[in-house]
Amino acid sequence: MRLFSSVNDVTNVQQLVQEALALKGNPYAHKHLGENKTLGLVFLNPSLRTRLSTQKAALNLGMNVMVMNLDKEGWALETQDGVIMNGTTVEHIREAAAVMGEYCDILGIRSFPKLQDREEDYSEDLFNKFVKFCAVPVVSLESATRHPLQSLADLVTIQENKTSAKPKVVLTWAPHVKPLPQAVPNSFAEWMCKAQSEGLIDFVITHPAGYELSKDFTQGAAITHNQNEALKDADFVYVKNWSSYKEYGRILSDGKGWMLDHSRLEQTNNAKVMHCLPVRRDLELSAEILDGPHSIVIKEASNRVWAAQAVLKNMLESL
Ligand code: SN0
Repeated sequence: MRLFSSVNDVTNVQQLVQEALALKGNPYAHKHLGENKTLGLVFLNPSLRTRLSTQKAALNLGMNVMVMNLDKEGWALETQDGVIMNGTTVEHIREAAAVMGEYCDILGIRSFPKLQDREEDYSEDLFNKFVKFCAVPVVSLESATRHPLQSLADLVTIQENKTSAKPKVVLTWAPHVKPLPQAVPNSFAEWMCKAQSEGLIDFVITHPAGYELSKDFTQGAAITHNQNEALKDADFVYVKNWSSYKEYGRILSDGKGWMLDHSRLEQTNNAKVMHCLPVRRDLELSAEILDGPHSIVIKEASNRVWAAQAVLKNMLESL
């Protein structure tokens, strides 16, 4: 594997999930695979889980890791060609990415969308240029439109915690005070649609009108504006806020009535509740759920290590 940016970069999703679970059972089985190899992690936005779990995954494989908070510690980056750089940007992505590629065998990059221009964000211009100019294998640590390491960890968590052969998985929109990217729900939907097409799950998405995700990510999913109907008999409920795709980057309503609490879970099949974190308590998800027996958010975050380790292992094997 030379690129991990979406589910489409994976030849066999079920095999990758099994590899992640095998690594969880035996974390140091390949502790020499990454010896004398360097992973560079580049952040243009904040990160807790992605940063730490990917570092830990690399260390378990014997790799060296370097982390760069490019937004705070690097030179201001220019991404457009043909610009006379007489303003605030100091270094072009052509040189910056190329140089980091010289120092590292594998690179990871995180970059959020600006949520102003849909065409620009969905073109994945910065991520694609980074991939092109660094010339080494690249792992997405969340790009403008996807968060594949999160989605792989989510699928691992579902496979690990399911109690029936074909669980019902529901993605539900949740309220928030800030416009958030569609990257996590896009990516979750894309991976779940793939899992559904392979007969692993049944997948339903529910959100208020106006919050439709791009159809590119939701092919095959059942979509409804009726949260109660969606939650009926659910085995897993994945909670996430996102801003509107249609009215790009906007918050359309206060989302009153959409926050999940214990009473909402009564109609589910004793559902397990997931969230990628960070989560705002009693705004996106009730504290009673987060602190109660339904929540598997910590297990889910814990599985980020094995997801990242499975991906890095595949990349190291193809270096
Ligand atoms: C990010 C998102 O894409 O929704 C990262 C998720 C892994 N979340 C946030 O930016 C939360 C910000 C906030 O203020 O709650």
